[in-house]
Amino acid sequence: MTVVRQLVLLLIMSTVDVLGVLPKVRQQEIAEITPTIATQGKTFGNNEELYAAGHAIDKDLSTKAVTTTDNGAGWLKLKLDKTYFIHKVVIYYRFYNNWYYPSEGCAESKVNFMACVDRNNNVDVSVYQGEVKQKSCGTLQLTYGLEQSDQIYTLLCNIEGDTLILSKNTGVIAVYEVAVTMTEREEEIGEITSTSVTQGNTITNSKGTYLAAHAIDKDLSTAAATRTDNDGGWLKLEFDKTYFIHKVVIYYRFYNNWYNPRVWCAQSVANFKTCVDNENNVDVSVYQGEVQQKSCETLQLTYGLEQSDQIYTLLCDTEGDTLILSKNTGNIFVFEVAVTKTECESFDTTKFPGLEDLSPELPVFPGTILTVKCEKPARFAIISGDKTLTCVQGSTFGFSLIPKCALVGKCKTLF
Ligand SMILES: [Ca+2]
Ligand SMILES: [Ca+2]
Repeated sequence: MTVVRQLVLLLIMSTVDVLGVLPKVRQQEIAEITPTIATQGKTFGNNEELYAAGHAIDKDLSTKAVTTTDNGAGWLKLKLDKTYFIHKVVIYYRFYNNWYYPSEGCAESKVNFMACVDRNNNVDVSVYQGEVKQKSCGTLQLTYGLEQSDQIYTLLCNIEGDTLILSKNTGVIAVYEVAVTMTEREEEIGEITSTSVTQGNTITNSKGTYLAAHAIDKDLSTAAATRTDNDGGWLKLEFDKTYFIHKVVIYYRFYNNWYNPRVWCAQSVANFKTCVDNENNVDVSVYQGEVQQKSCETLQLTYGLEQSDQIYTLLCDTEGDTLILSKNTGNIFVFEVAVTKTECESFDTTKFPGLEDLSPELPVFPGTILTVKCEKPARFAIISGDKTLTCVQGSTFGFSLIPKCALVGKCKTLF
Protein backbone atom coordinates (compact mmCIF):
# COMPACT_ATOMS: atom_id res chain seq x y z
CA MET A 1 0.00 0.00 0.00
CA THR A 2 1.44 3.33 -0.98
CA VAL A 3 1.98 6.11 1.49
CA VAL A 4 -0.49 8.30 -0.41
CA ARG A 5 -3.16 5.64 -0.27
CA GLN A 6 -2.62 5.06 3.44
CA LEU A 7 -2.98 8.77 3.99
CA VAL A 8 -6.19 8.89 2.01
CA LEU A 9 -7.65 5.95 3.92
CA LEU A 10 -6.74 7.62 7.19
CA LEU A 11 -8.39 10.79 6.01
CA ILE A 12 -11.56 8.93 5.18
CA MET A 13 -11.65 7.06 8.46
CA SER A 14 -10.86 10.02 10.66
CA THR A 15 -13.74 12.16 9.49
CA VAL A 16 -16.30 10.24 11.49
CA ASP A 17 -15.17 11.67 14.80
CA VAL A 18 -16.16 15.18 13.73
CA LEU A 19 -19.75 14.31 13.35
CA GLY A 20 -20.99 13.70 16.85
CA VAL A 21 -22.80 17.01 17.30
CA LEU A 22 -24.72 17.16 14.01
CA PRO A 23 -28.43 17.56 13.69
CA LYS A 24 -29.06 13.91 13.18
CA VAL A 25 -32.34 13.03 11.58
CA ARG A 26 -32.66 13.99 7.95
CA GLN A 27 -35.87 15.29 6.45
CA GLN A 28 -38.18 12.68 5.01
CA GLU A 29 -38.72 13.13 1.28
CA ILE A 30 -42.23 13.34 -0.11
CA ALA A 31 -43.33 9.91 -1.36
CA GLU A 32 -40.20 8.32 0.03
CA ILE A 33 -39.76 4.56 -0.19
CA THR A 34 -38.02 2.89 2.73
CA PRO A 35 -35.66 0.16 1.51
CA THR A 36 -35.94 -3.17 3.32
CA ILE A 37 -32.21 -3.89 3.37
CA ALA A 38 -28.88 -2.36 2.44
CA THR A 39 -25.79 -4.41 1.59
CA GLN A 40 -22.37 -3.48 0.20
CA GLY A 41 -19.35 -5.21 -1.33
CA LYS A 42 -16.80 -4.91 1.45
CA THR A 43 -17.34 -2.68 4.44
CA PHE A 44 -14.39 -0.34 4.81
CA GLY A 45 -11.83 -1.70 7.27
CA ASN A 46 -14.37 -4.43 8.12
CA ASN A 47 -15.64 -1.86 10.59
CA GLU A 48 -19.38 -2.48 10.75
CA GLU A 49 -19.78 -0.16 13.67
CA LEU A 50 -18.64 2.88 11.70
CA TYR A 51 -19.24 2.00 8.06
CA ALA A 52 -22.08 -0.52 7.81
CA ALA A 53 -24.23 -0.53 4.66
CA GLY A 54 -27.28 0.06 6.84
CA HIS A 55 -25.96 3.49 7.71
CA ALA A 56 -27.00 4.64 4.23
CA ILE A 57 -30.69 4.20 5.08
CA ASP A 58 -30.93 4.89 8.83
CA LYS A 59 -32.00 8.53 8.20
CA ASP A 60 -29.17 9.57 10.51
CA LEU A 61 -26.94 12.25 9.02
CA SER A 62 -24.12 11.41 11.38
CA THR A 63 -23.65 7.83 10.14
CA LYS A 64 -22.31 6.71 6.79
CA ALA A 65 -21.88 3.57 4.74
CA VAL A 66 -18.44 3.03 3.23
CA THR A 67 -17.26 0.22 0.98
CA THR A 68 -13.93 -0.37 -0.71
CA THR A 69 -13.96 -0.98 -4.45
CA ASP A 70 -11.18 -3.52 -4.94
CA ASN A 71 -11.99 -7.01 -6.21
CA GLY A 72 -15.42 -5.96 -7.44
CA ALA A 73 -16.52 -4.76 -4.00
CA GLY A 74 -17.49 -1.28 -5.16
CA TRP A 75 -21.24 -1.52 -4.76
CA LEU A 76 -23.97 -0.51 -2.34
CA LYS A 77 -27.32 -2.19 -2.93
CA LEU A 78 -30.71 -1.07 -1.59
CA LYS A 79 -33.52 -3.61 -1.90
CA LEU A 80 -37.09 -2.34 -1.97
CA ASP A 81 -40.03 -4.42 -0.74
CA LYS A 82 -41.56 -4.51 -4.23
CA THR A 83 -41.35 -2.93 -7.66
CA TYR A 84 -41.91 0.83 -7.74
CA PHE A 85 -41.82 3.53 -10.33
CA ILE A 86 -38.70 5.12 -8.92
CA HIS A 87 -38.80 8.84 -9.33
CA LYS A 88 -35.56 10.10 -7.88
CA VAL A 89 -32.65 9.30 -5.65
CA VAL A 90 -31.37 11.84 -3.14
CA ILE A 91 -27.85 11.23 -1.90
CA TYR A 92 -26.39 12.94 1.11
CA TYR A 93 -22.71 12.87 0.58
CA ARG A 94 -20.45 14.64 2.98
CA PHE A 95 -22.08 16.53 5.82
CA TYR A 96 -19.49 18.67 7.52
CA ASN A 97 -20.69 20.71 10.43
CA ASN A 98 -17.39 22.17 11.46
CA TRP A 99 -15.45 23.45 8.55
CA TYR A 100 -12.56 24.05 8.90
CA TYR A 101 -11.62 21.41 11.55
CA PRO A 102 -7.91 21.35 12.31
CA SER A 103 -7.36 17.73 13.35
CA GLU A 104 -9.80 15.80 11.23
CA GLY A 105 -8.59 14.35 7.96
CA CYS A 106 -10.72 15.54 5.09
CA ALA A 107 -11.70 18.69 6.96
CA GLU A 108 -8.15 19.67 7.80
CA SER A 109 -7.51 21.63 4.65
CA LYS A 110 -9.01 22.36 1.30
CA VAL A 111 -6.39 20.18 -0.38
CA ASN A 112 -7.34 17.23 1.80
CA PHE A 113 -10.99 17.83 1.18
CA MET A 114 -10.52 17.83 -2.58
CA ALA A 115 -8.53 14.60 -2.39
CA CYS A 116 -11.36 13.00 -0.42
CA VAL A 117 -13.95 14.23 -2.89
CA ASP A 118 -11.94 12.76 -5.77
CA ARG A 119 -11.73 9.40 -4.02
CA ASN A 120 -15.49 9.36 -3.50
CA ASN A 121 -16.53 10.72 -6.86
CA ASN A 122 -18.05 9.19 -9.99
CA VAL A 123 -20.47 6.76 -8.39
CA ASP A 124 -22.96 5.26 -10.84
CA VAL A 125 -26.53 5.12 -9.53
CA SER A 126 -28.70 2.53 -11.33
CA VAL A 127 -32.14 1.00 -10.99
CA TYR A 128 -32.40 -2.79 -11.26
CA GLN A 129 -35.25 -5.23 -11.51
CA GLY A 130 -33.85 -8.21 -9.67
CA GLU A 131 -30.43 -8.76 -11.24
CA VAL A 132 -31.23 -6.93 -14.46
CA LYS A 133 -30.13 -3.34 -14.83
CA GLN A 134 -32.95 -1.14 -16.08
CA LYS A 135 -31.30 2.25 -16.27
CA SER A 136 -28.48 4.38 -14.95
CA CYS A 137 -30.03 7.41 -13.27
CA GLY A 138 -26.68 9.16 -13.55
CA THR A 139 -23.13 9.25 -12.31
CA LEU A 140 -22.77 11.23 -9.13
CA GLN A 141 -20.67 14.30 -9.80
CA LEU A 142 -19.50 15.58 -6.47
CA THR A 143 -18.52 19.21 -6.23
CA TYR A 144 -15.75 20.71 -4.17
CA GLY A 145 -18.35 22.92 -2.58
CA LEU A 146 -17.79 23.25 1.12
CA GLU A 147 -21.34 24.23 2.00
CA GLN A 148 -23.59 21.56 3.44
CA SER A 149 -26.34 22.28 0.95
CA ASP A 150 -23.97 21.58 -1.90
CA GLN A 151 -23.50 18.07 -0.64
CA ILE A 152 -26.99 16.80 -1.32
CA TYR A 153 -27.38 15.37 -4.81
CA THR A 154 -30.60 14.51 -6.61
CA LEU A 155 -30.66 12.12 -9.55
CA LEU A 156 -33.80 11.52 -11.57
CA CYS A 157 -34.57 7.92 -12.49
CA ASN A 158 -38.20 7.73 -13.63
CA ILE A 159 -38.22 3.99 -14.25
CA GLU A 160 -39.59 0.86 -12.59
CA GLY A 161 -37.44 -1.35 -10.45
CA ASP A 162 -37.08 -3.10 -7.11
CA THR A 163 -33.40 -2.43 -6.41
CA LEU A 164 -31.05 0.53 -6.42
CA ILE A 165 -27.33 -0.02 -6.84
CA LEU A 166 -24.54 2.51 -6.37
CA SER A 167 -21.29 1.32 -7.94
CA LYS A 168 -17.78 2.29 -9.03
CA ASN A 169 -14.43 0.61 -9.61
CA THR A 170 -11.86 2.80 -7.91
CA GLY A 171 -11.60 4.74 -4.68
CA VAL A 172 -14.39 4.20 -2.21
CA ILE A 173 -18.14 4.66 -2.03
CA ALA A 174 -19.04 6.69 1.04
CA VAL A 175 -22.55 8.04 1.55
CA TYR A 176 -24.30 9.34 4.61
CA GLU A 177 -27.82 8.80 3.34
CA VAL A 178 -29.59 7.55 0.23
CA ALA A 179 -33.30 8.40 -0.10
CA VAL A 180 -35.43 6.84 -2.84
CA THR A 181 -38.79 8.29 -3.86
CA MET A 182 -41.74 7.27 -5.95
CA THR A 183 -44.17 9.61 -7.67
CA GLU A 184 -47.30 8.35 -5.99
CA ARG A 185 -48.50 10.46 -3.10
CA GLU A 186 -49.93 9.02 0.07
CA GLU A 187 -53.67 8.85 0.40
CA GLU A 188 -55.12 11.10 3.07
CA ILE A 189 -57.22 9.65 5.87
CA GLY A 190 -60.87 10.06 4.91
CA GLU A 191 -60.02 11.12 1.38
CA ILE A 192 -62.91 11.55 -1.07
CA THR A 193 -62.44 10.36 -4.62
CA SER A 194 -63.62 12.94 -7.15
CA THR A 195 -65.98 11.68 -9.83
CA SER A 196 -65.12 14.52 -12.19
CA VAL A 197 -62.41 17.13 -12.52
CA THR A 198 -62.53 19.97 -15.05
CA GLN A 199 -60.83 23.32 -15.61
CA GLY A 200 -61.57 26.45 -17.64
CA ASN A 201 -58.82 25.93 -20.18
CA THR A 202 -55.71 23.80 -20.27
CA ILE A 203 -52.15 25.10 -20.50
CA THR A 204 -49.87 23.32 -22.93
CA ASN A 205 -46.17 23.99 -23.34
CA SER A 206 -42.99 22.18 -24.34
CA LYS A 207 -43.09 20.17 -21.11
CA GLY A 208 -46.52 18.75 -21.88
CA THR A 209 -50.23 19.29 -21.43
CA TYR A 210 -51.45 20.19 -17.97
CA LEU A 211 -54.74 18.31 -17.93
CA ALA A 212 -57.30 18.84 -15.17
CA ALA A 213 -57.14 15.10 -14.47
CA HIS A 214 -53.53 15.52 -13.36
CA ALA A 215 -54.79 17.26 -10.20
CA ILE A 216 -56.27 14.03 -8.86
CA ASP A 217 -54.16 11.22 -10.36
CA LYS A 218 -52.12 10.90 -7.12
CA ASP A 219 -49.00 11.32 -9.23
CA LEU A 220 -46.71 14.02 -7.85
CA SER A 221 -44.96 14.44 -11.18
CA THR A 222 -48.06 15.57 -13.10
CA ALA A 223 -49.80 18.95 -12.78
CA ALA A 224 -53.03 20.61 -13.84
CA ALA A 225 -52.79 24.19 -15.05
CA THR A 226 -55.25 26.76 -16.36
CA ARG A 227 -54.92 30.40 -17.41
CA THR A 228 -57.33 33.01 -16.12
CA ASP A 229 -58.09 34.41 -19.58
CA ASN A 230 -60.55 32.82 -22.02
CA ASP A 231 -63.04 31.74 -19.37
CA GLY A 232 -60.30 29.95 -17.46
CA GLY A 233 -59.06 30.47 -13.96
CA TRP A 234 -60.99 27.68 -12.32
CA LEU A 235 -60.48 24.04 -11.46
CA LYS A 236 -63.53 22.09 -10.30
CA LEU A 237 -63.65 18.78 -8.43
CA GLU A 238 -67.05 17.12 -8.16
CA PHE A 239 -68.02 14.34 -5.77
CA ASP A 240 -70.64 11.59 -5.98
CA LYS A 241 -72.69 13.11 -3.16
CA THR A 242 -72.65 15.72 -0.42
CA TYR A 243 -69.95 15.33 2.18
CA PHE A 244 -68.94 17.18 5.29
CA ILE A 245 -65.67 18.40 3.79
CA HIS A 246 -63.00 18.66 6.42
CA LYS A 247 -59.87 19.83 4.62
CA VAL A 248 -58.19 20.30 1.27
CA VAL A 249 -54.53 19.40 0.80
CA ILE A 250 -52.87 21.05 -2.18
CA TYR A 251 -49.53 19.92 -3.51
CA TYR A 252 -48.24 22.92 -5.29
CA ARG A 253 -44.84 22.89 -6.92
CA PHE A 254 -42.91 19.70 -6.78
CA TYR A 255 -39.44 20.53 -7.96
CA ASN A 256 -37.42 17.44 -8.36
CA ASN A 257 -34.20 19.09 -9.28
CA TRP A 258 -33.55 22.45 -7.80
CA TYR A 259 -31.72 24.16 -9.36
CA ASN A 260 -32.90 22.83 -12.80
CA PRO A 261 -31.57 24.78 -15.80
CA ARG A 262 -34.21 23.38 -18.17
CA VAL A 263 -37.21 24.60 -16.19
CA TRP A 264 -37.64 28.35 -16.39
CA CYS A 265 -39.21 28.68 -12.95
CA ALA A 266 -36.32 26.69 -11.47
CA GLN A 267 -33.55 28.57 -13.22
CA SER A 268 -33.11 31.22 -10.57
CA VAL A 269 -34.66 32.42 -7.36
CA ALA A 270 -35.96 35.50 -9.21
CA ASN A 271 -37.72 33.33 -11.80
CA PHE A 272 -39.10 31.12 -9.06
CA LYS A 273 -40.60 34.09 -7.25
CA THR A 274 -42.18 35.34 -10.49
CA CYS A 275 -43.81 31.94 -10.99
CA VAL A 276 -45.02 31.85 -7.39
CA ASP A 277 -46.53 35.34 -7.73
CA ASN A 278 -48.26 34.35 -10.96
CA GLU A 279 -49.81 31.29 -9.36
CA ASN A 280 -50.59 32.73 -5.94
CA ASN A 281 -53.87 33.79 -4.29
CA VAL A 282 -56.07 30.93 -5.43
CA ASP A 283 -59.44 30.86 -3.67
CA VAL A 284 -60.50 27.40 -2.55
CA SER A 285 -64.26 27.11 -1.96
CA VAL A 286 -66.81 24.41 -1.19
CA TYR A 287 -69.98 24.47 -3.30
CA GLN A 288 -73.30 22.70 -3.12
CA GLY A 289 -74.16 22.42 -6.78
CA GLU A 290 -73.74 25.95 -8.14
CA VAL A 291 -74.01 27.66 -4.76
CA GLN A 292 -70.87 28.64 -2.89
CA GLN A 293 -71.07 27.46 0.70
CA LYS A 294 -67.77 28.70 2.07
CA SER A 295 -64.33 29.83 1.06
CA CYS A 296 -61.97 27.56 2.93
CA GLU A 297 -59.12 30.01 2.42
CA THR A 298 -57.09 31.80 -0.21
CA LEU A 299 -53.95 29.84 -0.94
CA GLN A 300 -50.92 31.82 0.22
CA LEU A 301 -47.88 30.34 -1.43
CA THR A 302 -44.52 30.86 0.19
CA TYR A 303 -41.25 31.46 -1.59
CA GLY A 304 -39.78 28.48 0.27
CA LEU A 305 -37.71 26.36 -2.05
CA GLU A 306 -38.00 23.29 0.11
CA GLN A 307 -40.42 20.68 -1.06
CA SER A 308 -41.99 20.37 2.35
CA ASP A 309 -43.03 24.01 2.18
CA GLN A 310 -45.04 23.32 -0.93
CA ILE A 311 -47.88 21.30 0.60
CA TYR A 312 -50.74 23.45 1.82
CA THR A 313 -53.59 22.31 4.04
CA LEU A 314 -56.78 24.38 4.14
CA LEU A 315 -59.56 23.63 6.59
CA CYS A 316 -63.12 23.83 5.25
CA ASP A 317 -65.40 22.04 7.73
CA THR A 318 -68.56 22.58 5.75
CA GLU A 319 -70.94 20.54 3.63
CA GLY A 320 -70.81 20.38 -0.13
CA ASP A 321 -70.55 18.23 -3.21
CA THR A 322 -68.07 20.33 -5.20
CA LEU A 323 -64.71 22.02 -4.64
CA ILE A 324 -63.64 24.94 -6.83
CA LEU A 325 -60.23 26.58 -7.03
CA SER A 326 -60.44 29.99 -8.70
CA LYS A 327 -58.69 33.28 -9.33
CA ASN A 328 -58.86 36.22 -11.75
CA THR A 329 -55.26 36.90 -12.78
CA GLY A 330 -52.24 34.74 -13.58
CA ASN A 331 -52.54 30.96 -13.59
CA ILE A 332 -53.70 28.12 -11.42
CA PHE A 333 -51.08 25.42 -11.28
CA VAL A 334 -51.36 22.43 -8.93
CA PHE A 335 -49.82 18.99 -8.86
CA GLU A 336 -52.41 17.37 -6.59
CA VAL A 337 -55.59 18.30 -4.76
CA ALA A 338 -56.77 15.95 -2.02
CA VAL A 339 -60.10 16.47 -0.28
CA THR A 340 -61.04 14.75 2.95
CA LYS A 341 -64.35 14.21 4.69
CA THR A 342 -65.16 13.89 8.36
CA GLU A 343 -66.99 10.81 9.42
CA CYS A 344 -69.58 11.42 12.09
CA GLU A 345 -69.23 9.18 15.07
CA SER A 346 -71.80 8.43 17.66
CA PHE A 347 -70.58 8.58 21.22
CA ASP A 348 -71.41 5.44 23.15
CA THR A 349 -71.65 6.40 26.82
CA THR A 350 -71.83 2.80 27.99
CA LYS A 351 -68.16 2.38 27.12
CA PHE A 352 -67.25 5.22 29.46
CA PRO A 353 -68.66 4.41 32.89
CA GLY A 354 -66.93 7.43 34.40
CA LEU A 355 -69.03 9.80 32.31
CA GLU A 356 -72.59 11.01 32.42
CA ASP A 357 -74.65 13.85 30.97
CA LEU A 358 -73.45 13.44 27.42
CA SER A 359 -75.55 16.01 25.69
CA PRO A 360 -76.78 17.92 23.69
CA GLU A 361 -78.42 15.89 20.96
CA LEU A 362 -76.75 15.99 17.59
CA PRO A 363 -76.35 17.91 15.40
CA VAL A 364 -74.56 20.72 17.14
CA PHE A 365 -72.92 23.90 15.97
CA PRO A 366 -69.29 24.82 15.37
CA GLY A 367 -67.40 25.57 18.53
CA THR A 368 -69.96 23.97 20.83
CA ILE A 369 -68.48 22.84 24.11
CA LEU A 370 -70.03 19.68 25.44
CA THR A 371 -69.80 19.46 29.21
CA VAL A 372 -69.25 16.07 30.73
CA LYS A 373 -69.62 15.26 34.41
CA CYS A 374 -67.82 12.36 36.00
CA GLU A 375 -69.51 9.99 38.42
CA LYS A 376 -66.25 8.71 39.81
CA PRO A 377 -62.55 9.50 39.48
CA ALA A 378 -61.30 8.67 35.99
CA ARG A 379 -58.79 9.84 33.47
CA PHE A 380 -59.47 10.20 29.77
CA ALA A 381 -57.53 10.98 26.64
CA ILE A 382 -58.61 12.53 23.38
CA ILE A 383 -57.30 9.96 20.96
CA SER A 384 -57.04 12.17 17.91
CA GLY A 385 -56.25 15.37 19.75
CA ASP A 386 -53.35 16.35 21.92
CA LYS A 387 -54.98 16.82 25.30
CA THR A 388 -55.04 14.42 28.20
CA LEU A 389 -57.75 15.26 30.69
CA THR A 390 -57.87 14.34 34.30
CA CYS A 391 -61.37 14.07 35.65
CA VAL A 392 -62.06 13.90 39.36
CA GLN A 393 -65.37 13.08 40.98
CA GLY A 394 -68.01 15.65 40.32
CA SER A 395 -65.84 17.82 38.09
CA THR A 396 -66.53 18.67 34.47
CA PHE A 397 -64.56 19.08 31.26
CA GLY A 398 -65.41 19.92 27.69
CA PHE A 399 -65.09 18.69 24.16
CA SER A 400 -65.12 20.90 21.09
CA LEU A 401 -67.57 19.69 18.48
CA ILE A 402 -68.00 20.24 14.76
CA PRO A 403 -71.34 20.29 12.97
CA LYS A 404 -73.28 17.06 12.75
CA CYS A 405 -70.47 15.10 14.28
CA ALA A 406 -70.35 13.84 17.81
CA LEU A 407 -66.77 14.53 18.77
CA VAL A 408 -63.56 15.81 17.30
CA GLY A 409 -61.70 13.11 19.18
CA LYS A 410 -62.91 9.87 20.64
CA CYS A 411 -62.42 9.24 24.32
CA LYS A 412 -60.81 6.26 25.89
CA THR A 413 -60.27 5.36 29.50
CA LEU A 414 -56.60 5.15 30.35
CA PHE A 415 -57.22 3.58 33.74
CA1 LIG B 1 -26.89 7.60 7.81
CA1 LIG C 1 -50.75 14.88 -10.28
